Formats: sequence, C-alpha cells, structure tokens
Amino acid sequence: MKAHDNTNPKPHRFGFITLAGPPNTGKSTLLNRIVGEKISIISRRPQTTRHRICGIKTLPDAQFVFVDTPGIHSDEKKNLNRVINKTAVSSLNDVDLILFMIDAKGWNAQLEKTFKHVRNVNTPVILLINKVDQLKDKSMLLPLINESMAMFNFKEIIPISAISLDDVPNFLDSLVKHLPEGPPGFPDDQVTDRSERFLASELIREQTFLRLGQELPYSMAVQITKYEYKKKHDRPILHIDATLWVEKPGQKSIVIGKGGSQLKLIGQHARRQVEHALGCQVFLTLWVKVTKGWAENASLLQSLGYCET
Ligand SMILES: Nc1nc2c(ncn2[C@@H]2O[C@H](COP(=O)(O)OP(=O)(O)OP(=O)(O)O)[C@@H](O)[C@H]2O)c(=O)[nH]1
Ligand SMILES: [Mg+2]
Repeated sequence: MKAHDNTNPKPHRFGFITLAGPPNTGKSTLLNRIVGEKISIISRRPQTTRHRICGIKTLPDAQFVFVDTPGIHSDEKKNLNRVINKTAVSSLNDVDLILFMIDAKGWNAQLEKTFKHVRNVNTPVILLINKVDQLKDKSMLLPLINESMAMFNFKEIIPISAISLDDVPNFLDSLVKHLPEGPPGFPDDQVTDRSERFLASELIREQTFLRLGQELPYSMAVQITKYEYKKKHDRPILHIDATLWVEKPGQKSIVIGKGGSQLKLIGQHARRQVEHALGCQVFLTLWVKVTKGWAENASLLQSLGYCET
C-alpha cells in the first residue's frame, strides 16, 4: 500500500457504497465500468448476480468500495431466492451511501415495493436512473426526476448510461462527498474482495446464463472442485475442475447437449473468459451432476457459498 500523503490539502475519504435495486437494471455493469475490470458477471436476464461482491476503486484522495448486490425481487418461494434477497437487503446496512438503480422506464408498483427496503434504512440514498440511452425521447427524463424527488428525499438523482459511462472520474466526484474521512482500507492495487477462484466459478456460471435457454440457469449452481496451478516450461497453467449442479436428470441432458456439444461450448467460452481475466493458460474440466432440490438444501447452499451469517 502506498503511504498516505499527509501534505495533500484534501482530506482522504474512504467508504462503502451499496449498489441496490431490482434485478437487471445494470448494477454489475456499472461496477465493472467503474473498476475497469470484469469482476461481476452480467447477462440480459434478471437475477444474474447471486452474491455480494465488492469492487474497489482507488484514487489519490479517496477509496470507494462498491458493494454489488443481487437484484431485490419478490419471488421468495425457493430457499435460494430467500438467501439471495437476504444478501441484497442486508447489504443496505452499515454502508455510507446507497446507490439505488432503476432503469429509465421509471417506477411501478413492484419497484416501489422493492424500494421499501431502502426506505427502512438510515443511510443517504442517491437515485441512479440507468439506461437513458434507451430513451427515445429524452424529455421523458424530467417528469421521472420530478416524480422520484416527490417520492423520497434522495441526496441526488443522476441519470446515466452504465454501459457507456465514459466519464467515471466525474461520476465518482459526485459520490465522494458522501464518504467519511479516513485512510484507505485496502491496498491500492486490489480491485475486489473476491478470490480468483470465486471469479472463475462466476465466469463459468455466466456462460450458463448466456448459452442455456429459459429457466435452466436459475436451477444451476457452479462448484469448483479443483483449482491448481502447475508449471509447464516455467509458465503457470491453471487446472480447474468444476461441477455444474442441476435439479433434474432432464436438465443434465440439456446442459450436456447432443454428444456433449453444449457442455463443450460452455467450457470453451468459460475457459477463454477465465484465461482473459487471470492472464494465464487454463485447463477447464466441467462435470454435470444432479441433486434434486439443491436450491432448497441449506447445507449445500452453504457449501456453494450462498451463506448469510
Ligand atoms: N442499453 C443499456 N443496457 C444496459 C445498460 N447498463 C446495463 N445494461 C444491460 O442490462 C442488462 C443487465 O445488466 P446487469 O449489469 O447484469 O444488471 P444487474 O442490475 O446487475 O442485474 P442482476 O444481477 O440480475 O440484479 C445487460 O444486458 C446489460 O448489458 C445501459 O446503460 N444501457
Ligand atoms: Mg448483477
């Protein structure tokens, strides 16, 4: 960690900022954009993020810890969904600022219900209206801002397009004043609190979202069973074995595909993603296993990392 510069007239700030909101609004997209690396997976489907993931951004005068959360949703039928919601809602507490992200379509009854969780905590909230690039008529923004201001005492309302956010410094400038003064909490080259191994499992899970249709990705979990660096000609090669858990034998056949074609494709794309993220050669072996009702099984959920203590 670099020594803190005491001659700097600006006090250093450090704090935690939760990215919250309903599923699919672009929270993980924004996190990756700010940090400048892919640390949280993204898909076109809702409920992609399942875990609390911190992304760390270090500037000379401030260190921001962004907490990406699963979208808060209303279907709590499965134990997995309840655990995921609990993760999202508990991340609203003990932080310095909440960025509540909605998309430019605006408010509806479901969204207002989700927002109740935010109303209940005593933390400053900034409203981010994302995906403004999708607004055909930009004059629609002003009524949405007015409606939002009437709903809640937001510290600020910021329309953005996370997918193409170029001016990250300017965006961070609007957040920094809400962070308390304090020294950095992480080394300045650390970008996430999550391990490489976790990132690898997420990049595999992302491929299931991108390549498998319908509801199947929601019935799946990824478990890394081997994660070993070996050396070949002095170059590290990472050997990963991972199990894709599904709930039914029929799902296993779909994931494997005809002659193993689907699984091969998932494996190839995931391997490339992991190689790109970690900068080394990867050997990836995938297995598919059935455990009926894994999404209900508390101990399996815990061993897969879905635990809230
Ligand atoms: N047009 C447009 N699409 C966006 C923007 N930001 C994100 N998206 C897309 O919205 C989809 C959802 O993005 P995510 O970042 O996965 O959303 P999320 O809020 O993290 O979703 P969950 O993890 O499911 O809660 C992806 O297809 C993104 O490419 C944006 O500014 N404009
Ligand atoms: Mg997400």
